[in-house]
Amino acid sequence: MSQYPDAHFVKSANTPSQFVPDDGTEVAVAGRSNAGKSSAINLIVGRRQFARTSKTPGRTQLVNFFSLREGQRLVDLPGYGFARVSDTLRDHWRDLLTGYFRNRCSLNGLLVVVDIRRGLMEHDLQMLAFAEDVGVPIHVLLTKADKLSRGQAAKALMTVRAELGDRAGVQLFSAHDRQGEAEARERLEHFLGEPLAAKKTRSTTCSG
Ligand SMILES: Nc1nc2c(ncn2[C@@H]2O[C@H](COP(=O)(O)OP(=O)(O)O)[C@@H](O)[C@H]2O)c(=O)[nH]1
Ligand SMILES: [Mg+2]
Repeated sequence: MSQYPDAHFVKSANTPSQFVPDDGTEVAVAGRSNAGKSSAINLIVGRRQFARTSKTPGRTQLVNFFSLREGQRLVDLPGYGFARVSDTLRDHWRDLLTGYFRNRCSLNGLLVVVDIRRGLMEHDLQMLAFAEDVGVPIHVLLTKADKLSRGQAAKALMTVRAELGDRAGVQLFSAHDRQGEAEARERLEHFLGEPLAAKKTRSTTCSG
């Protein structure tokens, strides 16, 4: 049974003008292409085909808005790290993401989905920097933990935790065996409900 019985897809945006109204609170989810972002969203929201998994790539280049409850949203950001995209498209994404982070007053938290076998990569660090710049709290899901032994997973967690320091929370996760599901959902809920003092560090258009 989903914790979010009223959850639904709202719209995809390719430009800031297409973003849904900037009210209530929202949590963004970012990750390299194929890291397991859609699978993580599906598990956390408790719907099998909520954010689509890699077989339907159309939406992966857009900013996808989902309503979880009245006034609370989840935002699936474009997957990054595709091997072959044109410079023009890469610039477009960078502008779209920069604009999203800088100006989105309702943004209350960022979840970064990272393949535990790869660890933090350049683009993950870029996303961390975007969020840090505007004082948005971050939590990292080290997903596909089922692909490693418990010992290897624990070691990977320690490594990433050391790299992040107090910049972000981090946990083990697996969409396949549901490891870390409750912890991830708790973090999402915490972000959605948190009144963000940090908004004051953001653009003056955010009052709060
Ligand atoms: N073993 C394992 N595979 C996963 C996990 N999460 C995702 N995958 C697989 O990784 C691939 C990419 O997943 P997807 O959720 O579409 O990634 P996205 O591109 O980041 O949205 C798919 O084949 C998934 O079945 C996981 O926790 N464990
Ligand atoms: Mg996806």
